[in-house]
Amino acid sequence: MSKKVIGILSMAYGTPTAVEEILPYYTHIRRGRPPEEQQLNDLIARYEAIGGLSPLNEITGRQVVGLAMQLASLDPDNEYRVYIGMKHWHPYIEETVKQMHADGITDAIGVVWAPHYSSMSVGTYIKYAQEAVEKWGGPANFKFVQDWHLQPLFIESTARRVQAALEQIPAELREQTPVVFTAHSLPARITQSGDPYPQQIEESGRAVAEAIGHGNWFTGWQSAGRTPEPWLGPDILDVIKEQAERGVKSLVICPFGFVSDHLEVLYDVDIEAKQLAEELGIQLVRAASPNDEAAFLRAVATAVLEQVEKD
Ligand code: FEC
Repeated sequence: MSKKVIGILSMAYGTPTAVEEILPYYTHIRRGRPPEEQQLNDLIARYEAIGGLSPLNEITGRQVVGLAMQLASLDPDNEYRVYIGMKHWHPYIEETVKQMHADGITDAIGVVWAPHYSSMSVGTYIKYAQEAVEKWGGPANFKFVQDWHLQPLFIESTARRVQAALEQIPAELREQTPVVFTAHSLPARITQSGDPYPQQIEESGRAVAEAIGHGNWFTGWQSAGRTPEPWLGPDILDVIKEQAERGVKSLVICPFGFVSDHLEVLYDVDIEAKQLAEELGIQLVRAASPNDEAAFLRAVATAVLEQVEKD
């Protein structure tokens, strides 16, 4: 009997692949409003500080290959074709859905390379995919993974990476070192509509802290947008200042709202937050990103397969 073909639309943020693409990319993030010159120059400077451009596309590519391998080994009875669709750069989600339909895919699962659901993050990826399905007339049977923030293999692999970070702290300070789990901030108004995002961040944090038996942990927010409205806080830079005032000498940050090394991790944590911590006499260690770690990719593959089985 021939295998059932299932298309996987894996959706990632996307990043420019050349300096000239930073302006259209930034304009797309701002829903078509071009940034002011100063905002653009600030963004270019942040990319320059991490080496010119972001490694995000390259890492997403490796994650997609790894996800396909995990799916093939976990479920050899079906055939999985893994596609990549980006939110803010080519290939856009819409372009990829068109390709999947043209390739004759009728059964598909969408999954976002981000563990926590918010209507303003994962919800918009799913909306773009659904709009594209409507526009192109397929794939007909399209289902979506909403979140995978408590997927046990995700919690286990994050716990291992946080433990490895803690081990870089001198033994006598380790137990009292706060572990701060961070995610991208969003406008605070999301809480008024009962958005599950802050609660999911808290739940993942608790599960990881319990897995390593570390009592001193809390959540924080990073990379808030540069707009006047209130964003979810406390911001990680305020957390560092507050911890310094309390006499804290070491801190671990685990930016588990992201799954790759990219601008928001390599600049906002590794440069900006580390610089502030250093000025205030705090040793700041960041937990490694999952990137294409096999155990992490198995977690995402398992979340996808759970959705397949929900037929
Ligand atoms: O490495 C790279 O080149 C790209 C890294 C990147 C990731 C990422 C993930 C998330 N974002 C989320 C929400 C927002 C909201 C705004 C916003 C703005 C930016 C800008 C850049 C950027 N984001 Fe992003 N985000 C990344 C990059 N993001 C660049 C524009 C400059 C700036 O504000 O810093 C505000 C939009 C607006 O102005 O209206 C909101 C969320 C995530 C995590 C989930 C996910 O990965 O999708 C949420 C990676």
